[in-house]
Amino acid sequence: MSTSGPATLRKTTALRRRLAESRPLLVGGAHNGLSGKLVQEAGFDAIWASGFEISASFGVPDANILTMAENLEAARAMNTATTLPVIADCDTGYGNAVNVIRTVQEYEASGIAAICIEDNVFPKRCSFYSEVKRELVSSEEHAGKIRAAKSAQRDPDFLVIARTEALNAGWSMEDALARANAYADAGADAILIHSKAKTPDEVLEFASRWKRPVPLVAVPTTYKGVSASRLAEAGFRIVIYANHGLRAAIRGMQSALRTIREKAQADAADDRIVPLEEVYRLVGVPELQRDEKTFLPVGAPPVRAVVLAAGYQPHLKALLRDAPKSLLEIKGRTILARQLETLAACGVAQVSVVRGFGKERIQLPTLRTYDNDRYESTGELYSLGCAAKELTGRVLCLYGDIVFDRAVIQRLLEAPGDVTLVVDRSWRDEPPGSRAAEAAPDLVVEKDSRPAGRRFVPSAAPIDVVRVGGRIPAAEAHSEFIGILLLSEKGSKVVRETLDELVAKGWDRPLQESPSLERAGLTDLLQELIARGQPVQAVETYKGWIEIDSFEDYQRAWSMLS
Ligand code: SPV
Ligand code: MG
Repeated sequence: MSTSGPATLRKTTALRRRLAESRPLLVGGAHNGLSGKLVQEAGFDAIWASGFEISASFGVPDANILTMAENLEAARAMNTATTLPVIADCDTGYGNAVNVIRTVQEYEASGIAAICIEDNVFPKRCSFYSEVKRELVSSEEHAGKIRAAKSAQRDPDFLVIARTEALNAGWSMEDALARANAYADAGADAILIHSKAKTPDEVLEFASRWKRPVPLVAVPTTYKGVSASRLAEAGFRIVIYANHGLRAAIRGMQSALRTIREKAQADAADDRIVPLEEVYRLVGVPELQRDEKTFLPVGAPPVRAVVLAAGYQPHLKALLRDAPKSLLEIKGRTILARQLETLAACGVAQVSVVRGFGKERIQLPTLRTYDNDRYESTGELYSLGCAAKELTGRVLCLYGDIVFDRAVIQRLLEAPGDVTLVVDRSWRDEPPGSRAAEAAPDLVVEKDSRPAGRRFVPSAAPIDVVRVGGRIPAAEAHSEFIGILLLSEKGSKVVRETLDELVAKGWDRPLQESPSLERAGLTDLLQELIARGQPVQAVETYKGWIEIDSFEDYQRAWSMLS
């Protein structure tokens, strides 16, 4: 996740330009992406990828215990997490001049804006540790590393800072100046004169005797009483506060952890810790949420489908011979194959078919089948009852004799309701004598619906359904139910329970427009749900589907389908 905006300067260039300004550059130490972000939020100009901090974060001393790869990984995290340039503390460069070449290549390739190399021997010891060996490499050897570093960089704005530990190792001011001059001659872009004195006197003296344009860098860790402006006055251009974030974190963690352990209660240190929300903000949870919405597929639970394909079709006998209608071939592919393909393209892979007439013909390894052996004397609801086991979770129910567009299913799958039908608004616009005008379609009365127009834009929000059925006067209806509906998990439960209750009362009892429950269609169940107060909604389509009920439908489908 990059936090940099479009067309920003390279960080190397930004750092160089900032260095050219008159104000001193204030740099904050960090050891990982999060502490780097905190440095940025505090308003610093750059991040110091501190060897001291990174080592401490691993729980090891600052003594070249960590490898270059470990230090680089930490610096890379700071660089990626922020828009600030990162100045990486590379200790002695991880070897001799030859190793320095690779160090520069790797750090530069990782987007680090500058590196700093010190003239300690390898393995170095932190400048402040007492009673440890403190030796420097020769001035020539370190100048060779600086030359190697400068020769290795590809980006002309990449900065190489040469650091001398002469004062910390007990050498004279003259020695420190001589070393600094040799490093400047070798091409260093800045000189870090380090000091572990309690006062700034020696670095101020160094600065007063530094006559070259190569900028100076101070790290006021032990001589902490000096201000950045005082250092700037003396000629320092970069001031590094190398480890203060880490030390604040240690104090904060010690205090909170001790209190919580003592009180053995999670809220015991609430006055000293940030709320979780602050962590979420810092690590970019809002961006994560945005990216999930933008880039992940809609994360709805999986949907299963039940195809109601039991009925016998006398009108299509000539075409079908003894096959069920689902197996009617249109341009070489059956209705069922077309349905399965469209469903699969919409992520609906688990499909069951309720078979009846010609049932032994419907067999596919991927299909679950249920049989309605009373298909001649029963309706769709009875078929659905045969597949009642499938009514769990999100379920799509559809007729076995329709071919439909992928967009129809995609729209339906996005619907938030518990019971949602697909309705076709084009029904009103069908010219007289066409299929819809001849057949008795299942019509739908929508709540607060606008009149259908020739230029159709489907309503963005699902529409409430007031009535659905085959006997609704055309003048009252707004649309036609196309024979596809979606049940949410709750919707499936409601349908299961309603069916159980109706069956318990008897298959011969009438249901809505049907003389008996066993002959009832899906629309009778839907109207029953509405009557019981269950909200039923509709998503609109304008064409995008064909029902094959007659030879004319078949011909139309043949000419329209690919
Ligand atoms: C570091 O932060 O690792 C430094 C600066 O090298 S200092 O610790 O002050 O030496
Ligand atoms: Mg260091």
